[in-house]
Amino acid sequence: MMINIPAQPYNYELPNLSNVALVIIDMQRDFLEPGGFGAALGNDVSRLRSIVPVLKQLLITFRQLNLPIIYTIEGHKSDLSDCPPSKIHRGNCQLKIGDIGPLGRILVLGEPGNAIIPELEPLPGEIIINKPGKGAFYNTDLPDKLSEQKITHLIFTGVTTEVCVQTTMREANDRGFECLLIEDATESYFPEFKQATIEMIRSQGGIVGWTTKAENLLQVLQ
Ligand code: TIU
Repeated sequence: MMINIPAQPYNYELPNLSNVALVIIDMQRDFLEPGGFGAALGNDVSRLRSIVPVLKQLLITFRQLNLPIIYTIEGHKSDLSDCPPSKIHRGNCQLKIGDIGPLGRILVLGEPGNAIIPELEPLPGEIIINKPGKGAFYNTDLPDKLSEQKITHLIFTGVTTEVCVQTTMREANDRGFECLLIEDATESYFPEFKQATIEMIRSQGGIVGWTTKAENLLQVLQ
C-alpha cells in the first residue's frame, strides 16, 4: 500500500515501509559542542542543538517500527591517511584536524569529540558509517549496506544542512535513491544557508528530492 507524505514540491511516496531508512548525518560532539571541529572552524556551535528533540522523536518512532537507522560520523583514521592535506590545511585554523583539543584529537575516529551526542546514542545493531568526506558515499561501505537491506528511500536529518547533509543527499539522488529532507531535523551554523538549501533541493520539481516537516512523516508512521 502506497504511503503518501505531504511534502514539497509534491507528496513524497513510500511504496511500503520495508525499503526506507532514517539517515542521521554527523550528530557528533565535534559539530555540536564547544572545543570540537565546528568550533575550530570559527562557528557558533550552540544553534545546532535546536533539532535534538525532533530528531529524538524520529529516532524513537523508527526504533518502535523496527526500521533501519543509519548514523554517519565524519572522522579520520588516527594516522590521517584518509585525510587529504587540502582538508587539514583548509580554513587556516589554530586547531587543525588531528591536533589535540579539549574533546581529544580533532575529527579523529574514536576520540571523545567524534562520538554521537548522548541524547541520540546509537543502539547495538544500528548502522554507523564512518566517513572521511562530506558525502557519506565517498570512500565508505554505505552503498553495500543500502543494497544489502534493499533500501530505496532515504529520510535525511542531521548537520550541517548545506555541507554534509546536502552533499550526501545529492550523492544519493544521483544513485537513484528517493530522498526526503526533514526541515526541522536538520540545522546549519548559517540559517540563511539552511533555508537556501531547502529551497534548492525541492526546486525544479524536486531536482534533488523532497522536503517536509517531521510531523508530516510522524503522522503517517505512528
Ligand atoms: N563545517 C560544516 O558546516 N560542516 C562540516 O564540516 N561537516 C558536516 O556538515 N558534517
